[in-house]
Amino acid sequence: MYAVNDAEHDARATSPFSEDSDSLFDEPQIAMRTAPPIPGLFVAPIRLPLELANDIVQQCMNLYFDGRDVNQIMLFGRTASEHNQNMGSGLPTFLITLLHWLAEMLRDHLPEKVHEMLFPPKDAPQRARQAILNLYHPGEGISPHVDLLKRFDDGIIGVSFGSGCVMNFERVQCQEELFGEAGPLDRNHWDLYLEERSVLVLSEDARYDWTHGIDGKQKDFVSGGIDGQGEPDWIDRGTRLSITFRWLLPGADIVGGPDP
Ligand SMILES: O=C(O)CCC(=O)C(=O)O
Repeated sequence: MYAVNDAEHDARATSPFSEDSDSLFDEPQIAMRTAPPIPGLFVAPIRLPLELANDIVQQCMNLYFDGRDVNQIMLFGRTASEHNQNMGSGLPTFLITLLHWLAEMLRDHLPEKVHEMLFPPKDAPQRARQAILNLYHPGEGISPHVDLLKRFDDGIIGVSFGSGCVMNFERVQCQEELFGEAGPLDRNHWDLYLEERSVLVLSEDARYDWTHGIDGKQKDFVSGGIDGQGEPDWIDRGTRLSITFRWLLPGADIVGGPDP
């Protein structure tokens, strides 16, 4: 089953993978280190600088997670452009700094129209941006889901901190076949290892026609070496923080209004 993800906390709370799902009889899939050929999915060949990443993790832990029994936080901001300080006014300064860094660094690694969708030009209408922070301890994951179609627009940026993990992608139309008799339709399923401090972008097909999710595992089986050419190896999961930026659709930012 997959969820079209309305309340993301449901995907965390009801994850069928909230515990290590490896068994003696599972054939471990080898996750790739480079972006699978899903239209609209990009893994930029850049990593956040360690100092910036450490600062962001520390601020998130201090402000939202330390001493509290929560694993997910949602924040909202309004933005007009990447060129002014309102990259998401309402968001904390460290997230604005992150957005500015992303806007600059992704420019050379995304098609122009995708970059413009994520970081609109100066004269574009104001939009509402959501930042969702997810904290995963080893063994925890998130159910496969498509972000809610009526709440979020196209263009999602995901940044990993503290640990890598494998993200699974499944083509939506093949869910039933995957869980039925049809056998492994592996080209409708990709496992991608998200490196710590890496940046993932989901747009177009990758955002609408594929689910994304994270199995609740203690370790991941990943193709070898940086270039993926070596022998595959197990990589232990540490505590991972992810920050995901999404656009709210018009009206979806109004609290207390009709359910979009
Ligand atoms: O942790 C991640 O990278 C994914 C988060 C996600 O898919 C969500 O919050 O909807």
